[in-house]
Amino acid sequence: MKTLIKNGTVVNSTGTATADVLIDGETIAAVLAPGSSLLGFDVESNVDTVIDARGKYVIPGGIDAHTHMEMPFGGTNASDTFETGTRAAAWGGTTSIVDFVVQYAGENILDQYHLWHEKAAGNCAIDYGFHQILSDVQDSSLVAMDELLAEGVSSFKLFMAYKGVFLSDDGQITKAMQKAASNGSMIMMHAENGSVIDLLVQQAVAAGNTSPLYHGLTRPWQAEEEATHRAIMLANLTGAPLYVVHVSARQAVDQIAAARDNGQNVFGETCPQYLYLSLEEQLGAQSGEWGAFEGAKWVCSTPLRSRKEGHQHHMWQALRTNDIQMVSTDHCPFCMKGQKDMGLGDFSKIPNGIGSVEHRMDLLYQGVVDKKISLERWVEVTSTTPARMFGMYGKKGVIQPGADGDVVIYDPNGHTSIGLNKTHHMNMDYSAWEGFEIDGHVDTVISRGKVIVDDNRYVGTKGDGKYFKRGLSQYLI
Ligand code: DUC
Ligand code: ZN
Ligand code: ZN
Ligand code: ZN
Repeated sequence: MKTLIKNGTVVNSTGTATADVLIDGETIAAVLAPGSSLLGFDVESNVDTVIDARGKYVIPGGIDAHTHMEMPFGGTNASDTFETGTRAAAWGGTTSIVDFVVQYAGENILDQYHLWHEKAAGNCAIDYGFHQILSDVQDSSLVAMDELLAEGVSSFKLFMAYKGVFLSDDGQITKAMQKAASNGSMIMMHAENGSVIDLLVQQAVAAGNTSPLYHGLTRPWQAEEEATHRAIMLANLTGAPLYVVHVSARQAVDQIAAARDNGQNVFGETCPQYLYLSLEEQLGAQSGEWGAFEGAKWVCSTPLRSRKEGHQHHMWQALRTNDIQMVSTDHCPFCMKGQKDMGLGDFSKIPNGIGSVEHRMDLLYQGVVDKKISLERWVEVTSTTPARMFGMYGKKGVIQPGADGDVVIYDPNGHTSIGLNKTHHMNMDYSAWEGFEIDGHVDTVISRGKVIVDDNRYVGTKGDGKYFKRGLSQYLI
C-alpha cells in the first residue's frame, strides 16, 4: 500500500516546506518537491491512494508521553481503557502514547509490566510504549530496571507525594537514581511535598473545609517548588537525568531553568490544563448540575494554579524559551457520576485526574493561532521532543524517510468545538474542556501508513496499535 500526500505544508520541528510525502507500507519512503518524479517514475500514478493536502499542515503524529489508561487509583479505575483512550487520542491527532505501568508498594514490577501488556495488547488504536512507576524501591526492582530497559522501558517514575499509595522516601529515590545514573535510564518525578500536603488536607477537612475548592488550596506552589528543588539536588548528587512531570507552578519552572543553566540534565513537562485553566475558574464553577461540587471536574495533581499569581502566563513563556521542553496530558479521566462523586463531602476522596488525551494537539495549536508559540515549536513540544526525550526519535516525531508513517493532516481553516455536547470520544460523562473553541481541525490521521481517522470518521480497528520498544533518551550523551 502506497500513499502520496501531495501539496501539503510539511512542518517538522526544524522547519516548514511545501512538499509531497510518500508512504510505502508502514514507513515514510520519501519527502519530495511537489510533483517531482522518483527515478524517472511519476509518483502519483504509481501509488494506491493520493491525498491532496493543499492549504493544510502535514505534521508528525502527536506523541503523548504521559497517560494513565485504566489505572487503578483513588479507589477506582481511570475510566478510559486502552481501547477507548487510544481511540480518543487518534481522533485528536495523537499516534503514540507512553503509559505508566503501576507498581503499588509490595508488588513486583516485572509482574506489573506483564499485566500492563495484557491490558494493552490487541486493544490499542495507536502505538504505545510504557514507563514504569516505582513505589517502594525494592532491591529486586533495581535489578528489574535493567531487564525492563532491555524490554524498551527506559524511564522510571517516582512520587514525592501520595503516602501509602505511591510515595517513595528520599533514600529510596536516591537508590533508584543511582541505578538510573548507571544504566542510562531517565528518572521521572512527581514533585510535590507529600507530608506538607497531607497535613494541610487533614487540617482543612477537620475545619469543615470539604469542598473541591480546597484541593488546590491544600497543594500550594511552595510544596511543588520545594519538592522540585529536592529532586534536582538528589539528581545532582547521583548524576541521574531528571524529568519533572506535570509542572504547574512558575516557581518550579524557575528551579528547572536554574538547574539547566547549571548544566544539569533536568527537563520539565507541562500539561494543557496548566497552560489554560486556573484555580479562579475552578472556584467560579458553581452553577452546573453539581453546584458547589462542580470544581471536582478539575481536581488533578499538581493542581490548577492561581491566574492572579501568573502561573499560566509564565508557563507559555517557559514553553517558548525552552525552560519547559514538552507538553503531555497526564490523561487520567474519571466520570463525575460514580467516581469523582466519591468526594462529595470530602474533597480528599475525589479521584485526581483530568482527561485531555484527545485535545492536546488542538489546544496547543491554538497557542500557535494566539501567537504564544510558533508552528514549528507546536510540532516540537507535542511530537519531536517527546520522541527524543524517551528514545523514539527517527521512527517517531519527524517526517523524514525511514520514519514510521505516523502523519496528521491538520486544517488551519477548520474549526473544532471541544467537549461541546459531548463531541469528544473519551470515556467520560463530562469534559474538563467544555466550551473551548479551536481555530483548526484534525482532518486525517495516519498510523504506520494506515488511515485511521478520515474526515470526522474513525476508520481504524482496535489492535492497529503495537507496543513500541524505546531506547535511551536521545537528549543524553
Ligand atoms: N495526578 C493526577 O491528577 N492523576 C494521576 C496521578 C497524578 O499524579
Ligand atoms: Zn503525578
Ligand atoms: Zn500522571
Ligand atoms: Zn476539516
